[in-house]
Amino acid sequence: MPALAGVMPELKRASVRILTSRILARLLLPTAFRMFGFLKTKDDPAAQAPVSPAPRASWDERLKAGLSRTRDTLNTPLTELFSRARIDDELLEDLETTLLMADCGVEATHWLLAELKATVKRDKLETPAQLRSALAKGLRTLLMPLEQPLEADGHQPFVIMIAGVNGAGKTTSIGKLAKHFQSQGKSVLLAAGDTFRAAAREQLTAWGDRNGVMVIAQESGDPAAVVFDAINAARARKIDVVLADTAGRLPTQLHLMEEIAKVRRVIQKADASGPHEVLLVLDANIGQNAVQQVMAFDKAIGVTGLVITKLDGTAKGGVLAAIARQCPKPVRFIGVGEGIDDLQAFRAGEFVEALLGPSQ
Ligand SMILES: Nc1nc2c(ncn2[C@@H]2O[C@H](COP(=O)(O)OP(=O)(O)OP(=O)(O)O)[C@@H](O)[C@H]2O)c(=O)[nH]1
Ligand SMILES: [Mg+2]
Repeated sequence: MPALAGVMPELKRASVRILTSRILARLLLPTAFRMFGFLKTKDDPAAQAPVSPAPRASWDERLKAGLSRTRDTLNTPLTELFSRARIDDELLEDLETTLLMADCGVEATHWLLAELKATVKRDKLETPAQLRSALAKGLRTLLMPLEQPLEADGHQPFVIMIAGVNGAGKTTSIGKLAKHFQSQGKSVLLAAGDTFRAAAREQLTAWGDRNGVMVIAQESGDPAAVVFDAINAARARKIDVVLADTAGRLPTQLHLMEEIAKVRRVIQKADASGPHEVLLVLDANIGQNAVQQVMAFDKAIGVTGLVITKLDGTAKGGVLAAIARQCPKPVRFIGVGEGIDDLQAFRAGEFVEALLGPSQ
């Protein structure tokens, strides 16, 4: 850390230790809490019931509230950074640390820093407030290409396959998506392709009931067969959109990755033009693992879009910058809560503003 150069070596080592332990605490504590939260959720059926926060805040407010954790990480130091007297090397180094801690990843952080340094030089920026605007601009440049809304048109049925690791929010997102497409006047059918757990079928059926849409499920068996039947049922009934749930799996579980690749192949057998969208659902809390997940699922099933969930919780939204830099995919939707309306199209400009918080 060149900012500490010139300081006594002991002091430097101590500072690095404190910084390292602060970073570790920030990274590990939320993970520990999430583990317990996860156990509680799975054990307690009431906790699985989608509840909408009351009173209802606007989506914008919920996104901003949701990203408050990100602002705790980004904005609190930024408030301090951007209230300094001038732009200097130390400020830029502290900004780099802050971006890394907000899950932006090494590549996006370095890209942002290089952009900022070039802008500072070219536009002769002097005040940290100008630096904040330049950072917002850099983030928008990174994230704008990911803003590509999903248009479920052009095929009937439009087959959407949903994949992701355990607990990412796949089934909940399907429930929200069913409402989203219905609100566009489209008819929807759900395929219970998670044949791993009986509870998964029940959970999807509950979302089907809530939306008043048909759910194709089988007592047990092959997920590919369930999805195949669902596509044929949708075709017979002239349904517009099929949402196919799948069981959670880790990219390291190779047999399960092969299983989901088979689901994709069987969808193609039922409809040669399908699947028309392969959505990977990512829990925003997983930080840099998101990048690995995008790459692994893309290799197995050809991901065409992302749903980033749980941005209302402890997530640090910088992970989108890492995705934009390392494995860009359209971010179709973001999840900002457990309720049926807590899914929204991704809008890069609003996201950046929520991420950085109010300007000074
Ligand atoms: N706060 C919050 N919770 C969410 C969001 N999306 C999903 N959840 C919660 O995350 C938990 C897991 O969601 P599921 O939809 O069951 O996840 P899944 O990916 O289908 O899980 P598996 O089928 O077990 O792999 C549930 O408690 C959901 O209510 C979100 O955007 N915000
Ligand atoms: Mg599920």
